[in-house]
Amino acid sequence: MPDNPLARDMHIDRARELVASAHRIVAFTGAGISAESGVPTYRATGGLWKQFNPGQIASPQGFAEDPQRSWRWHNERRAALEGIHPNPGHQALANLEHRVAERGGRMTVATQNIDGLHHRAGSRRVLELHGSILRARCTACDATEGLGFRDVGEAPMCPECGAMLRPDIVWFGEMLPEDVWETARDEAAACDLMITAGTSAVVYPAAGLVELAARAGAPVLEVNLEPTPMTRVAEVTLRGKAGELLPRVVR
Ligand code: BV8
Repeated sequence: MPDNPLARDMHIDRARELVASAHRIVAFTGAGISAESGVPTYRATGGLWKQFNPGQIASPQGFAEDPQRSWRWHNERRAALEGIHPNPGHQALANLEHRVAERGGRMTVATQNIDGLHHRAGSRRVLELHGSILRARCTACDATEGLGFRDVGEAPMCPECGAMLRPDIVWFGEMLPEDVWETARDEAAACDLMITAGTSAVVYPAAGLVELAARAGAPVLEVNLEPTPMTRVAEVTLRGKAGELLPRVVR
């Protein structure tokens, strides 16, 4: 999107038209939509994967190698979320879901984020493609347990079977939750608008949702500070902060 204000407004007007005429919307989001809430992103300078080794922290091998290290890291990230709130970007998507439902349509947020902020902003139909840091899952019986923001110490045990709990997060090399992934694919294939906001769109299979929607003929609206591999399939690209642009598009 060019920097001059007139062209910028034209792109926003076009984005508004796409949103106003859509009945089946999918919003595919990543860490960038939570950045203005103070949640660190992954790949920017200073991002999580620049400070920590994802192979150690966000992989089943790293967890097996040192569950205590993994739990310490995830306890800290959860505690840091306690003082964090949804921003106008999350709220705009929640308002849009309500607006689309009022006109008989449906909106689904397919998020890669694990911070729970879409739910807290009021979005109801949220697919957590990569799980949630606010939940733990048993390594043996798959029981899940809400953790909230509390520090659960190092490697808590399952209240059901006594085995070790792990964060209910999808790590590298792991399959996405089958039911969540199937629903996300169905929604992307059937949508008449795909919004991709705040994601570098480099992690698969999640990023494939945008390509799936585009192949199915849906227009793609991209909201990001920078170009991504999905810019080439976007009908409209809004360059800037999701917390500023989404409220203007949904207004
Ligand atoms: C799987 C856990 C296989 C949560 C994460 C080579 C090619 C293709 C694929 C692969 C490959 N090698 C390996 C793979 C597979 C791998 C993958 O895709 N790797 C990539 C990196 C190459 N994928 C997997 O391993 C997946 N599983 O493939 O399983 C399989 C198959 C069969 C059977 C068994 C197994 C699992 C992927 C999930 C990994 N989990 N994290 C955690 O601990 O945090 S990945 C991590 O990346 C997060 O989940 C995150 O959500 C995701 C995507 O990152 P983003 O959210 O986009 O964040 P990022 O910082 O990158 O970008 C932020 C963007 O926001 C930027 O563009 C920035 O400009 C923008 N922005 C910033 N501020 C703002 C903004 N935009 C707007 N407004 C702002 N204010």
